[in-house]
Amino acid sequence: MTTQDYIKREEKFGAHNYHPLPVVLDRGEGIFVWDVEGKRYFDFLSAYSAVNQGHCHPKIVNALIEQAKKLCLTSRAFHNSCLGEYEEYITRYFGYDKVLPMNTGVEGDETALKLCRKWAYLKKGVPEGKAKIIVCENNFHGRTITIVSISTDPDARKDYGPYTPGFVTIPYNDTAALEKELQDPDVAGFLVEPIQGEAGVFVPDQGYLKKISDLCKKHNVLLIADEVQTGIARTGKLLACDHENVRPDILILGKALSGGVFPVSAVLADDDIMLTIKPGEHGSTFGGNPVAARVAMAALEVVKEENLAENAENLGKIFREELRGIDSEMIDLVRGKGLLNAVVIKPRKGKTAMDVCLRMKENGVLAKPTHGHIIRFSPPLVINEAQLLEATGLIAESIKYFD
Ligand code: IF1
Repeated sequence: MTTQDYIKREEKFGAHNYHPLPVVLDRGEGIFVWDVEGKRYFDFLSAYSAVNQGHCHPKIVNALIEQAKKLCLTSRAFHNSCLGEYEEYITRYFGYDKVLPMNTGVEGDETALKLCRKWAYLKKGVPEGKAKIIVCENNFHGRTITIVSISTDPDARKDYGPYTPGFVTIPYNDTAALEKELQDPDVAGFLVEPIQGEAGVFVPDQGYLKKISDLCKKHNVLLIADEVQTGIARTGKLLACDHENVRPDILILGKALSGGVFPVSAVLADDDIMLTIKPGEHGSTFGGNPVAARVAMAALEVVKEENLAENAENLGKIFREELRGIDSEMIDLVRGKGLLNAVVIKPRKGKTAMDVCLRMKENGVLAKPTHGHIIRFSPPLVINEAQLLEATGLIAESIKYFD
């Protein structure tokens, strides 16, 4: 079968909720993936930052295999021998009293919103049904009905109404707008990405995270950090919040929490928030299953053992320097933190960011545009300097091709 055969079959039998690049991947190892024709690519998307530890990391895959041979799923109707060990490990790792284990990032966000509302009614004294949660324009927190209800992206929310009430939207990176909304005593929380990934890697002003943390404390409002994409060493620190020593009241993790091997997400909080949810008030069939527990512990160990945050910090600087050094009319600007970066492309002679991505594919580098004219670059954090420089050379060649 050729690439086109694979694509045609997906087209015929699969929903059309994606428009992937015309490449069919078959194998992955570390920073590389190979397509069905045997061609090798630098993976510069990392499954949207879920494969920070590199594809098929042996330690994480072995953790999956060993546990899967022993006990895969018990549901939470019974205890199992892995969950408590994982709960102790991850809460100590991130410094919180408790964790609520889920599977996907959006389930983590939904869980955080439920915790925030519970806390508002049981602890803050907000009248029942009146809790408000502040969110930012151009956010991305997932694809469920409530989460697209708070989206400002028409493609994400169109024709999915009626929308979930109880949310207020403010501009990102605007502490004055936040302070204004915080005057309302019914505000329970502020859900925010420390860096807006999908929007095009918008890094807020230095001091923004500290300021919003101080404002939330001042108004007894929970700061909810969605670190599904920015967490797990991606931005050069274990968490993006760590750049400003900010400790969110509720921390949401996903994606690379499992190294891309298994769907694992987690919500961390201290007892006064976490214990507002009582037995039977929230859950998930697969949440906290033994395989997820073992895989997540292995994935987190790899982050520390291989110094992934430090590597992301150092190589991110080199990446931005290399990209900013490309002499091309098509590069508008380069921005990012650690190894979460984006290039804003200026369309030239009718050629767009997608044309650059298709050219990069020909040159053996995979990345995909977001919002039309922005290309996000997020290679696995295990990449070394020589590999990074080789890849940036190919990226430069692909962009200059259109000059
Ligand atoms: C798709 C985007 C990225 C996320 C943040 C929660 C979630 C995500 C900050 C939900 C998920 C994924 C979803 C995936 C593509 C990718 C994505 F382009 F959609 F927006 F990364 F930027 N919070 N992001 O980034 O996690 O439920 O997917 O596990 O939907 O196409 P999930």
